[in-house]
Amino acid sequence: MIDVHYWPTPNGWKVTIMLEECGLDYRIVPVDIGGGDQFKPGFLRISPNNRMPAIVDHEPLGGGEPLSIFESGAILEYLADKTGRFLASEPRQRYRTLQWVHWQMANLGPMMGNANHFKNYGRNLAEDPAQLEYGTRRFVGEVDRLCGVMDAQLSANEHLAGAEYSIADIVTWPWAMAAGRLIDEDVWTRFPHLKRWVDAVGARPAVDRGWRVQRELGQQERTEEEERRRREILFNQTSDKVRAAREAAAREAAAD
Ligand SMILES: N[C@@H](CCC(=O)N[C@@H](CS)C(=O)NCC(=O)O)C(=O)O
Repeated sequence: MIDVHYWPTPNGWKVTIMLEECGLDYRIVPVDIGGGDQFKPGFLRISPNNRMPAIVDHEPLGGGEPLSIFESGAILEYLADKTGRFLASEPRQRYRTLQWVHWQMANLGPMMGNANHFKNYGRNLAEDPAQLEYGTRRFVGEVDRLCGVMDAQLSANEHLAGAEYSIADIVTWPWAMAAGRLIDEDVWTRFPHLKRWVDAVGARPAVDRGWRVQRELGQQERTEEEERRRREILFNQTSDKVRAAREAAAREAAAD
């Protein structure tokens, strides 16, 4: 059994999609990131960057004690190695795939996250809306560039890492499919190869199941005050917050 520390967001969906694709048994452990669960001592022990997703595999590859892993790219590489699926063992194809996995982790995910922050969340946070303009232009522009990179790759390849569907597609799809909402729907006309791939991956039954997992967690009705408190937790993080969480974890461990 694999515990998935999860909240329904693009980085969480990568893991549930992969688990559905591989037919592995898993159990969801909700991490309410607006409620501050990512700072709880038990979670920090498995995910020291206070971000979800993370997994704990109780029957790990290689045997022994339960194995915990954080960072969605590492989690997918592990699950691929565990099952022998969606990541070739032949070196050339393996690294062709891993370069696109790392590309997503270092580029598309962070740039889309920041574009979304400046364009959408920032409206409730910035004192002066003009503060948002440069950040929005910079990150939306980067996302547009990255859509162009994917479109070029997909004009010559059925999938991101070549002919075969792989973990490169699984880590990228949950972000790429939101590009229309983030930039504007016109991206699908400008990037037809990207659209063809987004539709084809989205039509896979395991992908559809994976990104519906416990969606209701993210759709609860909340008062304006509750929303304000959740934004405060999510968007006001410095090392002070992490230090306070670590000190609480140490006190908890000492009391045990
Ligand atoms: N590179 C990490 C990013 C994880 C990440 O940013 N997770 C977000 C949700 S999508 C999170 O846990 N946010 C909590 C917070 O910002 O405090 C991964 O892919 O696993």
